[in-house]
Amino acid sequence: MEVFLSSLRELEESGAAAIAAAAAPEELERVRVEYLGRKARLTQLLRGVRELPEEQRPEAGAEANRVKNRLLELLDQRASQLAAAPAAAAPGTDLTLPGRGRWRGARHPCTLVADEICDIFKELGFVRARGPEAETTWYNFTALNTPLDHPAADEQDTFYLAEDIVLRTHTSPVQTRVMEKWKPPVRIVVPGVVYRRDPFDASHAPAFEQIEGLAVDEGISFVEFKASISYFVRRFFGEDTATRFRPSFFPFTEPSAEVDVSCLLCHGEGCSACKGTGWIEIMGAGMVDPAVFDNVGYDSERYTGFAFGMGVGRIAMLRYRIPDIRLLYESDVRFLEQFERA
Ligand code: 2NL
Repeated sequence: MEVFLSSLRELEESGAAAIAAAAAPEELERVRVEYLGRKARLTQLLRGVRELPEEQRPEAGAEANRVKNRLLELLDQRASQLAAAPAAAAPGTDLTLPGRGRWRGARHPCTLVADEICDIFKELGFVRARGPEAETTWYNFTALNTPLDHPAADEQDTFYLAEDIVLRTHTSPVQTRVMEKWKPPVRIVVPGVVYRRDPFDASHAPAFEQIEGLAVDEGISFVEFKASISYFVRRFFGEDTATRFRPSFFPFTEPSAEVDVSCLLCHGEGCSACKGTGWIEIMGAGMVDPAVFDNVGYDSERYTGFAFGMGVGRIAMLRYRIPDIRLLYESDVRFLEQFERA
C-alpha cells in the first residue's frame, strides 16, 4: 500500500510538471497519452487497485482517482492556455511588423463592367452570345458589308492567321453567325476580346474587350433604337446623364451614329475630360444595313433592327476614372485590388 501511494504521488508530480512544460498542443497530447492513455502507468495503477487487500482498496481507489482527475484538470487548463497564447516566436522574429494582407482574387474592372452592361441589356430582353476569335474574312468583313479592300479590312489593321483567317477585329461575326442560326426576333449582347494591329499606348491596345449588341424584329424603328440606348446610358451612368446621337458612318449600319453621353465630370459645363465639349463618346451604333440581312438570309423587306458596339476598357476608364489604358493590362495587384474586394 505504501509503495502504491508513493508511486501515485510520484506520477502526480511528474505529470503536473510535464503538463506545465508542454509548449504546444501536440506536446500536451503526448503528455496526456503518456500519463492517462490506455497503456499509461496511472491506468495500470488504477487497474492494480483490485489486486490490493480488500480493506485497502477504497483508499487506494479514491487516491488514484483523485490523481487522475487532477491531471485531467491540469491538462484542460494547459490546453486553454496554449489555445489563447500566440505561438512562441522564433528568436529574432520582429513581432511589431504589420501582418501580411492576403490577396484572395477578384474580378477585373473590365469583367465587372462587361457583366454590368450585359445585365442592363438583359432588362431589355437581350441574351448573351459568344463565338470564335479566329474568323474567316467572310464573317469578319464580307458578310458585314465591308469589302476586303475597305480601309477597315486593311492588312495594316488586321492580324491575318492565314490567307482567309483573321483574328476578329470586332465581335460582329458572332452576330452574323447567330442570325444564320436563329430566325428573328433576335436580341443579343456579345462580349469578347477583339484584335487590331494597334500600338500599345495610353489609349490603344492590340487586344481589347468589346461588347456589341444586335436587335432584329419586325417593326423595330429608330425610336426603339434611341430609347434602348438612352435607357442603357441612364441605367449605367445615372438617371441625369443625357445621350446624344451624332451622324456617322459604318459599313454595316445605315443610318449610323456615334453615341455621346453628357460629361460625367463636369455635367456638360466643359472640362479637360470632355475637352471642353461637355460630351464624351461611348459607342458607335445604327440601324442594321439591309445588305447585312440579305447576306445572312433574313428578309430585309420584313425585318429591321439596330446594332451597337463599344469598348469595355473605355467604359471602365470612364466609370472608374482610370487615366491610362495600360493599367488595365498590367495585372498589377495594387491597381486591381482597388475594384472588387472578394
Ligand atoms: C464601334 C462601332 C458598331 C455594329 C458595331 C453591327 C453588327 C451587325 C450588324 C450591324 Cl451583325 N452592326 N455592329 C454596328 C455599329 C457600330 O461598333 O465603334 N465599336 C467599338
